[in-house]
Amino acid sequence: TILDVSNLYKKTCCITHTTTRYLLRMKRLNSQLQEDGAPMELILLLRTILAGCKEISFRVSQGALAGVLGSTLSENVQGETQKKLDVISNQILKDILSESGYVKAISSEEEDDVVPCNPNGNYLVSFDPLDGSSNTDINSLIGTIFSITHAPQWMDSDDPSAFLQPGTQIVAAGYVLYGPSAMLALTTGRGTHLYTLDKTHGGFLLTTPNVKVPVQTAEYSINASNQRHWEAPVQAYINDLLAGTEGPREKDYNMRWVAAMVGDIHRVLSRGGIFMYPYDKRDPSKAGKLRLLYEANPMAFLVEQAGGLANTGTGRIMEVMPTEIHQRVPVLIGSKEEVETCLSYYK
Ligand code: AFP
Repeated sequence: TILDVSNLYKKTCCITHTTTRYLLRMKRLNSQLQEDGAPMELILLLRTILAGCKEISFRVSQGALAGVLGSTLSENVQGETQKKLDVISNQILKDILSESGYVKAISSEEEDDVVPCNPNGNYLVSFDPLDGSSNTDINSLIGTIFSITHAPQWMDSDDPSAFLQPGTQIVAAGYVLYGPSAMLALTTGRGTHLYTLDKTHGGFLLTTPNVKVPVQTAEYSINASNQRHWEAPVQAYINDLLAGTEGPREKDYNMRWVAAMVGDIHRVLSRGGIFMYPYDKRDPSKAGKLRLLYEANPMAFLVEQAGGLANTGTGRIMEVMPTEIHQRVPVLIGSKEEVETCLSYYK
């Protein structure tokens, strides 16, 4: 078929025109943050983190073309093989935050120790630069997770103890999901909002204000290959879900596992569900797989602000008092009634 180029051109112009009109109506990140009462310095810090995330998003989207896929020869402090993109993403965020002036110190999943920044900075930032990085091998979902707390006045910038605050002290938390579109979930304690990166003008536009996690669900998320290592309450709970309409829950459940917490929690925020990475007996020295500072706390804050619950099985995640920066915790996060039911198995 011979393409009718002039017709195609007219259609493209029409789409561009509609997009421009749509963009003018969309709320920008800044105005939502101002409406939520965020102080100007926090807004500037968030914009700095997001500038780093846009750079990561670009690097991720280049994939094999930029030679950034695959592993390095090193391991991080947790003994996990580092992907090239883990290292690149960590460096991007470390550089941009160190130069910003707003940050006293950072802690990262990919750094052994706290990284000192500006001794006069007012904030501490913790992040997982590229959550789910093994998914880069299969071009699947990955993301950056971050949280921000105030830097105590007494703290030296290389002192890790200032990071040992419970999640209730977090002033802002979020993630950027690098998927078919790049999406930001962000909370400053006044609800959780979802934004989409508009690559035509480079800004995050508010696409779902005040997202609400449905209270009930028929979807769960757990790595079932660990089943033989789970404790009795988790075994019993999952067995009852698997029994479907014939079991005590009297409904059929669906199961999903992205293998990147950022992707699984995005689904929970978008349509509900329960996401679990419980304690298991594989390595009794580890309280769970997921990291409190870099994964569990920021996701707990986002989900709680959207009406969901986040628990370890024995207490609220955000009330756990950290004892070290790379601490791990068991995680049960999601729809309120489903998390409550799951917790009843622990009693
Ligand atoms: P990586 O960032 O090392 O790929 O780990 C991702 C993660 O910490 C979390 O995002 C996933 O929910 C979980 O690990 C997946 O773990 P499994 O290996 O059990 O699938």
